[in-house]
Amino acid sequence: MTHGTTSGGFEKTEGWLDWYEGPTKPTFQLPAGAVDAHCHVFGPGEQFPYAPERKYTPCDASADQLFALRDHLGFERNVVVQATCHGADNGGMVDAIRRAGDRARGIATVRRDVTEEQLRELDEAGVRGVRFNFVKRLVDRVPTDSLMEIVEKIIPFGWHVDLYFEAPDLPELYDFFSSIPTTLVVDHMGRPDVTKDVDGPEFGLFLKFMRENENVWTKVTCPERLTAAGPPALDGEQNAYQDVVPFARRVVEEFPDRVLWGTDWPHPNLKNHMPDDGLLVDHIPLIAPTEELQRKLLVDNPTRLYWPEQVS
Ligand code: 0GY
Repeated sequence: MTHGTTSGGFEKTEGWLDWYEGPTKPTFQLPAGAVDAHCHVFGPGEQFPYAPERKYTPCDASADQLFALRDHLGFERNVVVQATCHGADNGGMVDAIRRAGDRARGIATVRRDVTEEQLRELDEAGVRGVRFNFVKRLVDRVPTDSLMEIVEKIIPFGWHVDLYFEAPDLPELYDFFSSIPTTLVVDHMGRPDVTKDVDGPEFGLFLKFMRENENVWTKVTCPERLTAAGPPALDGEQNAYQDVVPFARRVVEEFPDRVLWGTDWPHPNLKNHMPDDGLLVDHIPLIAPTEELQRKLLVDNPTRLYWPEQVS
């Protein structure tokens, strides 16, 4: 398998942007024990076929390729999040985290009829949470009563819920989310529209959600996905995605103990440009400007959430 292909007889979605080959070595040196807390594996399709109900077909992005990126960037560990193109078949994700041993944890997608035995098997493999996805272009909505059934089943395992939604959907989902009695981790700051004011009502509601619910964490991820200013300039300018900085920095500074960071490799569904993951790492000091904030974001927080047994 080479980069940019899709194996197993699948054809990637038209216009699909392949992940960036040969990322820069970051200038920013990650602290020891840093965790890439949001990334995915895709296939390979011939080994882990894409789900019939998927809304897109990506190019393959294997566990070995993810581990190579981890080592290149200087991360110690990964949290591999089940991608919607694999539906509720967690085989590829589980294979990746099993092979990584203690160096990876996983977030699964399960259905309401998941059994205790299946959850135990996932737990033994290193899964520590389930993902509830509300992004309409990615999944068909699952009713909240089904999701609550899943919550009841995962709580005995000490798992959390990973939430993926977009800012316009938060008002409708606010009460449901607030009623979930376990840790919640919101992907990509709830996808704010960064052309709006960081002090405006839309992002204000997200900040209120975090203030009112101390069980809510968020990933300050995906500047390349959230930016409205477009791709970085080609003139060596490293401070790309400036329009996202006030949002991420606000969250990091107000909730330093409830934030996580990840690459989002291999960056599904980007339409305009594919980021250089090395430059994404170099973006971190812009949103977490002190060594203490960086250590919390990259080491202490993810270790507490995904490897609590290793916290003294
Ligand atoms: C992300 C974002 C996206 C996709 C998925 O599981 C997925 O398909 O997470 C997206 O298209 O916004 O977190 O990788």
